[in-house]
Amino acid sequence: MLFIGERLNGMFRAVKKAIEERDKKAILEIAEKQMENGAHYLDINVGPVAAGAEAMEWMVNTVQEIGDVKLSIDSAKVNIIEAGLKLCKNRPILNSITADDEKISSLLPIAKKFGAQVIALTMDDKGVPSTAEGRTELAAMILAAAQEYGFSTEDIYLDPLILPVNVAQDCPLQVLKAIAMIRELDVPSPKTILGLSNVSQKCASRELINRTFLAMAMYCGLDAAILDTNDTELVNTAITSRMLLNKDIYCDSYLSAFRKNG
Ligand code: THG
Repeated sequence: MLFIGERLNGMFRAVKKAIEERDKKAILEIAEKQMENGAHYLDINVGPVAAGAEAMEWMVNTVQEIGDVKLSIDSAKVNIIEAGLKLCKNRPILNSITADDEKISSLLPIAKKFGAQVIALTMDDKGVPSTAEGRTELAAMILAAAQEYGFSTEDIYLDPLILPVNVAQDCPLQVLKAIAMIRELDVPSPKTILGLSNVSQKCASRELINRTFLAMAMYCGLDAAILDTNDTELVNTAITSRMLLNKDIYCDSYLSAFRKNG
């Protein structure tokens, strides 16, 4: 299970402030904590700030002061994504493209140029389909387009886009079904990913919702998630799910996670 730390996002007030004030120490602290807690990649999203491309350059350079760190460059704007990717020292992830021709034709060549893996959202100019079938159809379309541009299936992460359960209560079930369906689109199975915390935005008991949904999504075959690695119990839920799904033997990571927190 690939963990991408979600906390370096301008959506968080403290991060927005740190970006505006170019406060390196604050950004490095957030980055280091996520990595200590098990993040394999860090998602970098400057949010809605002025001079976004310049802010992205500053964030990427700042975070790489840590040394060996892998980044997922997250923006809806092509110029901001390119600004981030060009500075990455390790192979980056481009987060994200959608099923729009314009996004595909502008961003896939950029991903190629910088050797990036790509996260693709199952949405188009009409928005996010409400059903698992609709999401899977867009996933198939994007996967075919990526293959035409010369990407191999293993370089693409398909994201069926989880929305907050309090505004779209059928969405989690449709996303779970979509994960299972997307895995059937190719051999070997295409990889799937979610921005997990979306599911609980503005809900009570956020952590419980995130943990429960992660376990369910892992049963359906989820490969990766953008999530809060600082929630130790969420990480433990992933470790325990792998053990229960017979992906790791009982004695290994399950017991060491248990001891660490016991
Ligand atoms: N798919 C992909 N990328 C994504 C998402 C996705 N990137 C962004 C997002 N969704 C995943 N990251 C987050 C980060 C933070 C929150 C949710 C998802 C979050 N933030 C608090 C909130 O909105 O309540 C911020 C408030 C605060 O605490 O200051 O929940 O789906 N590919």
